Amino acid sequence: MLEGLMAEIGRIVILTGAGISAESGIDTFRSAGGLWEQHRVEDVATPEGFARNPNLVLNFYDMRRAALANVAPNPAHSALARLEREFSGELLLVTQNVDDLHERGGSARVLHMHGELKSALCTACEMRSPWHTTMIDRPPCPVCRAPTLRPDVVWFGEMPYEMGRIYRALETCDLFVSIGTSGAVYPAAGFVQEARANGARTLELNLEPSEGSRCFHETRHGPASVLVPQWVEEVLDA
Ligand code: BV8
Repeated sequence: MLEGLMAEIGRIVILTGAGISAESGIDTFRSAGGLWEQHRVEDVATPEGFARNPNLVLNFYDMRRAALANVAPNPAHSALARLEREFSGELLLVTQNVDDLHERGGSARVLHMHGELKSALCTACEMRSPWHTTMIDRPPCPVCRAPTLRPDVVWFGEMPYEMGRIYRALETCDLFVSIGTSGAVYPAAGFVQEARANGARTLELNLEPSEGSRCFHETRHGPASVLVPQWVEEVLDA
């Protein structure tokens, strides 16, 4: 369906979710045995949960941050980095993921709308700093020295980052591609409707039908490590 259209594609917005990192060995949220089966969302991914039990939350993110050392980007991450290098039009890569696999796969411009494991947010001075170790020991904020760091991750009930920039890109893109996300969480799950409302073509690459599949012009089902390199080849050969 998209074959003939590829040549007219000048602006692409891509949204990725946990599924693009699954083959790298990072648990998704909603699969069997996934992150949310091991922990209640309300306990580890809300401001209320953090206020109630900060050690549980700091440890949850310390473990996930440490686990990044044991995983590597997969061909899907590398293919998106190739697209960034070789695509002659405009590309915005938005990820819901807090891992660093897009960057380690070679993508230089990544918009982490839900924050990053390798960033710390100080609740005293509100400054963000790169962070690679643990927070359970209440280390001092690199800026104001107060022992008030939290994971720089957007929890439920908090506003995702750079929403204005994302909506402006959705209003002007020719193609919106959703990769490896269940379409379960808003506002990200609503991006496909925003793109369609502005006349963009929409494509979903996912292991199985997502909650939003019916909103896409085209859906392809399979592992991201196979579908994403194939699709990038199509775009660059157009
Ligand atoms: C906000 C960071 C407002 C933390 C995350 C409208 C309707 C209903 C509810 C709401 C609404 N608007 C807002 C809400 C509330 C809420 C929400 O959406 N709740 C849901 C549960 C109904 N949203 C929010 O609270 C958001 N904030 O709206 O603020 C506001 C307004 C004014 C002022 C202040 C605030 C914030 C949401 C962000 C929460 N943080 N993550 C962390 O990582 O620990 S959410 C987390 O789940 C992820 O970041 C991601 O965004 C989300 C969805 O996860 P996925 O990435 O899709 O992963 P999942 O496991 O679900 O699916 C994986 C998919 O991959 C599957 O489809 C699978 O088939 C596929 N897959 C698996 N393997 C592969 C594969 N695909 C390809 N290849 C493979 N190999």
